[in-house]
Amino acid sequence: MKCKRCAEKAIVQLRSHNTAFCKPCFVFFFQRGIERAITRETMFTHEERVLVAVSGGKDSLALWDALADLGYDTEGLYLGLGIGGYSHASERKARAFAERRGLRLRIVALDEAEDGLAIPSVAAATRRPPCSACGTFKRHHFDRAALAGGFPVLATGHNLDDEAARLLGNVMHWQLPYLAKQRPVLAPTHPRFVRKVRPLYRTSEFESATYAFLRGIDYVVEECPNSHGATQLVYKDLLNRLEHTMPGSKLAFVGDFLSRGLPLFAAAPEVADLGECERCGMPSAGAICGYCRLVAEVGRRRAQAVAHS
Ligand code: Q46
Ligand code: ZN
Repeated sequence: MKCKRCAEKAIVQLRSHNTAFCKPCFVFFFQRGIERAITRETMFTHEERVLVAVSGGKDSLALWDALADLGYDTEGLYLGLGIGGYSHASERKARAFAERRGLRLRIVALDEAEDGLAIPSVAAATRRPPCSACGTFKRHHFDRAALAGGFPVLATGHNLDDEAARLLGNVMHWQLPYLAKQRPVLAPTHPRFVRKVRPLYRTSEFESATYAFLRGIDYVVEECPNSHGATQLVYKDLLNRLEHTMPGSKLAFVGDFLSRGLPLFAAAPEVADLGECERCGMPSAGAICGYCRLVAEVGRRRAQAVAHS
């Protein structure tokens, strides 16, 4: 098998693109794909500072590596969720990557932040699934960090597999407001929010894993222990089977949705106008934002537990 770009011996075959590449040409292909996604969707420019949310996993580190190589002005943001050994390992990988590449990394540890609440304690106190608490906390702290650092844009490592699984989930349940918002660039809906972008939305998990491997990026391989049994994984498995039989299915599903489906859903009812949370000052549809409600619930539940002990 020969590289489709330079005719050297290929080491990566991409059935979804009906192509194959040698190492340098794959790296070029990967980075060019990101550059094209950024330009096509007007995500950000070389003049804007980009905050890249990194988890220590392959996607976010591959994204950060590519953006830095492409000459974008980036800083990393690592959120310490306090999920035992997984969080320790992922923080080590994120720190080591930033150091090796000479890039600036901001670290926010939830248990040291002002509310002092890590994900396992929120989940335990409120008896909620950890991922539901985690989603609320991540959104809040990403938004805050971007605002505090004066970044106009926050980039995350969501890849094509994530986008396809999310789309399938939204279609399965006909989540019209979510379908209307499923796009790789979300414009801020409040002056205290920043633009949120997903430059890997056309890049598969296989491609980012291959890129990370070929670039010698040391990433955390273990998954978060709370991810087991997540519905998203069921959708991903289904989509992988489809992709295996019909290469290119995921890209067509997401790409065609964006070009032909999204305009139909964009008219779905919008969420209410946002004001500002009375407690933390971040945008909120009600007097108190979802994050602060969750923090208050933890306090209430803990007080009840003390009262009953
Ligand atoms: S980190 Fe958080 Fe994920 Fe772990 S607790 Fe769930 S949402 S699975 S991407
Ligand atoms: Zn709040």
